Amino acid sequence: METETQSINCEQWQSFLEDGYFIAKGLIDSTTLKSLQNRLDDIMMGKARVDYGRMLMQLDSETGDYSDAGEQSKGFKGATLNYRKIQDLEFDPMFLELMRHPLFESTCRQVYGNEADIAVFRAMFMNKPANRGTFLPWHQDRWTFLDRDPQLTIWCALDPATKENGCVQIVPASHRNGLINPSHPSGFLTDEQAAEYATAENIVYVELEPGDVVFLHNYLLHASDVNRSSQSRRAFSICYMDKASVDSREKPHDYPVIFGEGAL
Ligand SMILES: O=C(O)CCC(=O)C(=O)O
Repeated sequence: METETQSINCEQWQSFLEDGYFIAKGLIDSTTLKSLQNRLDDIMMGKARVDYGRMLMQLDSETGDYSDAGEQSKGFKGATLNYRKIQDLEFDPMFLELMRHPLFESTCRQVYGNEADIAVFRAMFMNKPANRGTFLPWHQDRWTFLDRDPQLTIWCALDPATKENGCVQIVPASHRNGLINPSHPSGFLTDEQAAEYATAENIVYVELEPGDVVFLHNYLLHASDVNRSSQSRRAFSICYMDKASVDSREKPHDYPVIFGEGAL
């Protein structure tokens, strides 16, 4: 591993603060990529030795409409590559190892400070199967049941991510507006807000090669379209949080620590 991929540099941090994101090209090597891709296929096809009862698994929508996507619940939903989302991947050793990447830790430390224990809010596979996929509307990544908002999501391209296959779209610097729809439970904008903030002129398509990684401020406006190509668009996305965050739901989730006291 090259030295410059070990810790966040001044330029990257400046971009994170000013633009709300930075990209690290070619961070994941081709052997690791292949292993992660195979692992995901095995999980989707029911062939992996994992505790399926512990993993949230959601099937892709048949129509491309967000409201038609499958139920988001724990457990296997059948042997198919047409999953949209698989969460709780921190319990898979291969994904956990990537989550512990030195550049991820260094960026977490820059964002949350050296004293914080850093946990995972969610570690998930986000898939747009070839010629399918679900349109993900404009949103910011925050949840009203937490007493503080997570600030960092790290999105790893496992396939080429292109405009055609539904790469993530962002509005650079939009994180500086703060919360746009604070009453929405998970940060989604109204149609009117989306039309106002995400205009054709200010949208950037985050096109990436497999192995590239984008570091996103959680308030940065983002969305993604369906996949209009024969190339799948697989990605692994991790949202890191301060372990001290309080989940006010009746049955609060126990967010596993990745960096700090009691780490997985
Ligand atoms: O992968 C995508 O299309 C969007 C993912 C996303 O919203 C996230 O990682 O927070």
